[in-house]
This record gives sequence, C-alpha cells and structure tokens, in this order.
Amino acid sequence: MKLRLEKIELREIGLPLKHPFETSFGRTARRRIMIARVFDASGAFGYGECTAAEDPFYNHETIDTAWTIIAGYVGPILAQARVDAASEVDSALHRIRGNRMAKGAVEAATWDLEARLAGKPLWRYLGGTRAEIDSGVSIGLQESRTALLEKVARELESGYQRIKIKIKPGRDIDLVEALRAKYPKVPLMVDANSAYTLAHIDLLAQFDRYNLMMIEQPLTPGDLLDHSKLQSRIATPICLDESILSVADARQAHELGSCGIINLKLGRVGGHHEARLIQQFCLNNRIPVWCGGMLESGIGRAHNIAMSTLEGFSLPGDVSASERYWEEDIIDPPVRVSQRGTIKAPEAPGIGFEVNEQMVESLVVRRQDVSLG
Ligand code: OSB
Ligand code: MG
Repeated sequence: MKLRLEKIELREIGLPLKHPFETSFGRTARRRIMIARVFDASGAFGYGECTAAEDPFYNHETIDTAWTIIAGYVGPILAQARVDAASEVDSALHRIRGNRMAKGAVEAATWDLEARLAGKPLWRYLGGTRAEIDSGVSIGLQESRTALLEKVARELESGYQRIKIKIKPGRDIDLVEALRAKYPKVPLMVDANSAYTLAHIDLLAQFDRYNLMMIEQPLTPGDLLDHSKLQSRIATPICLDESILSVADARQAHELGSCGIINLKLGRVGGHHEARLIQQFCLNNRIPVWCGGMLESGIGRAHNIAMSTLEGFSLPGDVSASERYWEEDIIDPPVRVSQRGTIKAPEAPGIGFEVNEQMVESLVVRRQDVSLG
C-alpha cells in the first residue's frame, strides 16, 4: 500500500500545565504545542506532535524554528521526493541538518497515517511486543524539600514504578539524601539536564552512596569524551538524553564508555525510523533503553506509548498519566496508569486514542497548511 501524501496541517495550541515544571535550565508553566497532521490523497490522516519547547534551552530547537523548518523545507522536500511510505520520510529529509524535532513531528504523523490505513495499532505496526508498558515519573525541582517529599509520596501511592528527580548544582545530594532516608529501596534516579562539568567530579561521585538506578545527562550534550571520563570514575550508570540524537551517537557513546543506559526520545532523534535504529543497536549491545518525555500532550504521549512497546525498553519510562499534566487532555480517553504503574497499549488503529478535534480547534492560536502535492 503506497501513500500519496497531500498536505501537512500545522496547528499551534496553548495548554497550561497543572503544575509548573522546573529543571536546571528553566521553568515551564504553559506549553505551546505544535500538532502536525499529515493527509493522504484518500482523505486519511495521521497525527504527530512536535516536541520542541518554547525556548532553546533543552536543545537548539523551539516551536517557532520547527514551524519555519517544516513550512520552508520539510514540506517542499517531501513534495519533491514524492515519498510513498513512512519508512522513507527519514531518508528523504536527511539533507536537513539537525532540526530533528521538526522533522520528527511530520515523520511520526506519517507512521500514524500508514498504520491507520493498514488498520493496525501503531505499536504493533512498528513491531512492538509488549501490550503493557512500565511507567515512572519525572519530578521537577520543588519549592522545598518538604514539597518534594510530599510529591514523591503521592506518586508512589499512585503506583508509579520509579521516581526521577531533577537536580542542579546546590540542589542535588541533599535531595537524594532526604529521599533515601525515607525510601531506602524505591527505584530512584536523578536528571541534571547538563548542569555539571568535570570540575564537579567529586560531587557527582558522592551519588554512588545512594544506590541510584542512574544519573541522567550530567554534562554538556556534545561532551561524550567527558562523560566517558566521568563514567570511569563513578559506579552509578550514566544515562544519556540530550547527547543522543542518532544511532551514530549511540554507537560512539557506547564505544567510548560514555553511558550504560539511554533515554530514547522520539522527537529528539527525528522520529520512529531513527528511534528504531537506536533501539535495535541497544538491543544488540545489551544497553537498556527507556522512553523519555517532553511534557507532551496526548498525541505525543500516544506515540511514546507505541515506541515503548518495542523490545529492549526494559526500564520504566517518563510516560505517565495525562492527569499529571493537564486538566483535560486533547485525546479521549486520556492516558491512564494502573495501580501497578503500567499503561496498556491501545488496540485501535494508529496511535489508538481519539483526538478531541473540537477541543483542539478551540485552542488553536496559529495554523498553516503546507502542500505536499
Ligand atoms: O530531560 O527528560 C528531560 C521535560 C522537558 C524537557 C526535558 C526533560 C523533561 C522531563 C519530563 O524530564 C518528562 C515528562 O514528564 O514528560
Ligand atoms: Mg532528561
């Protein structure tokens, strides 16, 4: 079955977070979310979500740069290439350097479209094997240690299988110390979002006392060599997030000994094609992977669920319930997490969740159609 791609519809919606989310690089209270919908000549469509943030602080992309790249390059290049399968979108867009979140929004939408046309749930279409995925939570920096402890208590009561907390210099060891005093056994990890340098090596080595599952992205994204030096000095496994944009990055990180675990994010690597290459590489080399999050709406969340069903996603991801983020999600039903801290992969075709088009339309602040014909 060949696709005849007709257009990309871009829409921006505004969605306030229930609680502001703070990391070492900044604070987000309200998401500006780009939804990319790809249409086939038959009238069928698929949904993708651009995971770029509002500001270029996690990586270089923003929702506005992604919009410019999709309208000015992704659309025209796909139109020229006459791509007729989701698996070819990635290579057709190869000429566009970087900007993977822009490309990934459209690439993922094309997979949803193709899975819907095939009448299969996206997760099965991608080759997923697990009908239920393991869920953890990512907890932002809190006002106080008490607030953090209360938040962790609530998430554990909800059943989440592991706790990740954000750290930054000056708010790190003390938080882990407090959590471990109360919860000696809970699966626990920290995420620094690149806030440290090798000058902090003695401080980072102190984490070894707390039996953490991993420390996520301690150093600057491009510094694979420094991560390797750090990993050789600490026992806690390093997990890379921002550093891994492609399977080539995964290979080099592995060969250098820069990490023991990889956080795989669909948008950061440019879509399902590259994500599967990384997943395969990690599976072949016994590197545990798990699915990261970017404070997605239900569309991005549904794609994350699909990806998480692939073999090798052996650790709980940052894919949690819609209700942790939004008063009302744009998908129906919302993503729910069981008391055992799991999420069921849906059996309906494509992403498997109905998009509440009425709600989306009521939230649209900007739109553009990009022709692929
Ligand atoms: O580093 O994993 C990260 C959110 C925004 C940007 C980067 C990160 C995060 C999270 C939250 O940790 C994950 C989520 O709950 O979606
Ligand atoms: Mg991270």
